[in-house]
This record gives sequence, C-alpha cells and structure tokens, in this order.
Amino acid sequence: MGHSSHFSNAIVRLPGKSIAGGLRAHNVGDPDPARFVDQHGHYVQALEEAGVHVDILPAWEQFPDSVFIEDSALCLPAGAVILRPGATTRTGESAVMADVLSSYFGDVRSVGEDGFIEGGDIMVTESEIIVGLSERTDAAGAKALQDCLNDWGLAVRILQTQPGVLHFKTACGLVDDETIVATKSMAAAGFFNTYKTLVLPEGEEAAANAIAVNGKVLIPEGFPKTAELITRAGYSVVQVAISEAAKVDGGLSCMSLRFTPTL
Ligand code: CIR
Repeated sequence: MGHSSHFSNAIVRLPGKSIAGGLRAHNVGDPDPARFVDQHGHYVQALEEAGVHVDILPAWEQFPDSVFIEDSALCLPAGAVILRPGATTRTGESAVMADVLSSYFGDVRSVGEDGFIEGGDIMVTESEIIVGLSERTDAAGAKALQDCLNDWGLAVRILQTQPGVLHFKTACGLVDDETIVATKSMAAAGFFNTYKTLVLPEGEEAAANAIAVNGKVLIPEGFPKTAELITRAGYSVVQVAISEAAKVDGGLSCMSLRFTPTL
C-alpha cells in the first residue's frame, strides 16, 4: 500500500473543443472533441471505481493540450511541485497549478524558470523519482526538480529517454509499488534492474502507459495481449478507451494528477 500506487484523490481537466490543436508527433487525424469528452468521462469513472475522489477542472480552450494535466505539476506525499512544460504552446499551463494545488497541499513549490520538465518524464516509485530527459525535459529542469526535492529526502535518478519516445512514461508504467511494465527496448535499457518488470508483447508498445491505482491496473483498451499478460501476473486489469487522447499522443497517466492530500 505505497504512495506510488495508492491515492485518495485525483485532479483532471476536461478536454476542450480546441483539442484538435493538440501537439502530436504524427498526424493520424484530429481527435473528435465530443468523443474525447465521453472517453474522458469513462476515465474519470474508472478512477472513481478504484476508490479515488476526482475533482474536475473546466476545459481551458487557450491551451489545447491542457487536458494532459500531469505535465504541469508533480504531486508527492510531502507536497506538490509546479513543473515547466517544455513545449512552447504548453509552458503557460502550469501558471494556475499553484492555486489549484494549494487546496490540497500545505507545501507547494516550483521548479522555477531555469529549464523545462514535464510530468510525463517523471516516474514516482516507492524508493525514488526517475526523470527521463527528452525533447520536453532538459538537464536544467531535472536539476531544478532535484533541488526542489532535496529537503523532502527524495532520491532523484536522471536518465536519458530513448530517442523518438515523447515522454519517459510513454514507454513504461508502474503496475504496483515494485513492478514496472515496459516496452522491450525500455526494459532492455537497464533502468529497472532493482524492479520486477513485465515486458510488453511485440506490437503492443502503445499500452506501456499503464497506471496503478489502489490495487487496479488501468491500461488502454485495444491491447489484448497486454491485458492477458498483466492479468496473468495477478493484477486486476481495467481497460479504458483512449483513442481520442492517443491521436494527440496522450495516455492514461497524463490525464490526471493522482495523490493523497496533506491538508
Ligand atoms: C503533447 O504533445 O504535449 C500532448 N499532445 C500529449 C501529452 C501527453 N502527456 C503525457 O504523456 N504525460
């Protein structure tokens, strides 16, 4: 029952009509805003069914990618840290997060403005915080996070996310406090030697961004071999449809901040 997989609360932000303007590495067509809202509702329901109280922020049309709220802040047992997204169209998303998170945490800090760091590049486990440098997260941003967390006694390990992978957690996710599901390539990189790992079946790499929530494992719908792999490993798997988020490179972790408040 550790802090990296058990949470009482989550914050999400509704997708806006501007979602068609969301960033993506490859264009496979725009997300349908109404369908996205519907799928988002089911995502919220899956979190609630896992015992999480979900607070829903309104859509923020000015920032098409703001539904991917994980990239703007990091929530930890001792407090929250406001991040600084590295995509220029997203940097402004974090401006409101200190206000939002001060209702839940007595200690809300900020990485400042020296570098860039997005939540998708941060994996919180029981023993450490892993930061993957990427196109969105640079060394200065990672160092700023490390400095922020010094007096909370949290170890930060900085790695290089593999080329062509948007975020570190695009290629891996936590399924419990000590087990990580990862693409074959990420699992082979040697990052997770002190963890148990489950290697995703060939062709189902897009299912890597699983999230562990209070004993359940949420995975994207449409990856039957992954569902079987994780179920066989003894987990209670919940499949969530995220086709619209996926069109703009969004996954399960990025659509919520999951935490247990200190206030
Ligand atoms: C972006 O490119 O920033 C968004 N379209 C997707 C962000 C996904 N975030 C995440 O996986 N943490």
